[in-house]
Amino acid sequence: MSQGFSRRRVLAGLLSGIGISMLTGCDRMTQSAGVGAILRQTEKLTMGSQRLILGPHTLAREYSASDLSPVFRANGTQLPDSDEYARMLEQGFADWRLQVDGLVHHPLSLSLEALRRLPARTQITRHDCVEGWSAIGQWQGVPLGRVLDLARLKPGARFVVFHCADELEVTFDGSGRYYESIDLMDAYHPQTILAYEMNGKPLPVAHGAPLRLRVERQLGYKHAKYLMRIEVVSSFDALWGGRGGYWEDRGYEWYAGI
Ligand SMILES: Nc1nc2c(c(=O)[nH]1)N[C@H]1C(S)=C(S)[C@@H](COP(=O)(O)O)O[C@H]1N2
Ligand SMILES: [Mo]
Repeated sequence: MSQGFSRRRVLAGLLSGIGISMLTGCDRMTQSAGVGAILRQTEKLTMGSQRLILGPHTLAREYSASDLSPVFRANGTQLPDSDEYARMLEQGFADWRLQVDGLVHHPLSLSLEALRRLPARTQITRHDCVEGWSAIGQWQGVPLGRVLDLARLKPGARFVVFHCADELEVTFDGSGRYYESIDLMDAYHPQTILAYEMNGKPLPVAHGAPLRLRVERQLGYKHAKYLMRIEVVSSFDALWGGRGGYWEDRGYEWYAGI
């Protein structure tokens, strides 16, 4: 992003070098195995070098109120299409709960009120979608690390999986449900928050109400909206396509560093 290190430029260079044009677009996909393999190679390089160059705790750039985008696009699901979500929305998410389970000593079931009572962080950051658009917004929420500490991780915990309320693709087996995952390094990064407010107001439905992830050093598709459940795991191999996320299962990189 601001650090002058562009993963996408490296990737574009690599792909053009072998005569494949740059893939863009959350909805424009290729299933080509060859391209997938190259993407995964590049991803390892990116994650390693980004963390080497920037360090694990480097902050994404933060902006000021005057930088806020007048319009912040909504992308992907903008209203989960289920009776359950409709019912929760109607009741102002009064009976919505965030489940926290998996490799934790104390599984949690947190209401919005409970989350709001925890220490909050507010940050103004730039969201970069792989489709090629960006927007600056202000987010307020609870640092994910704080919630994980309440749940107390068990030995073997390596990744945090985010299960969402929406199905982006209707499938027979539920594999079209949106999910994402990050490792503990990003989970405990100070700017990784579970956001319930955007631009000073409760998170709008189009942007993931009642709760969404902000993981500021990665691209837009990692920022899971409509959170229902957080699961701590040692591996995500057994989940759906086994690549750790809805778009990852469809060919995108798991580590989407900016
Ligand atoms: N649950 C869920 N989370 C999601 C998506 C989605 O379709 N469903 N789309 C992703 C993509 S590709 C982007 S760019 C951002 C868009 O967030 P916004 O709608 O607040 O702009 O959400 C991400 N998180
Ligand atoms: Mo995106």
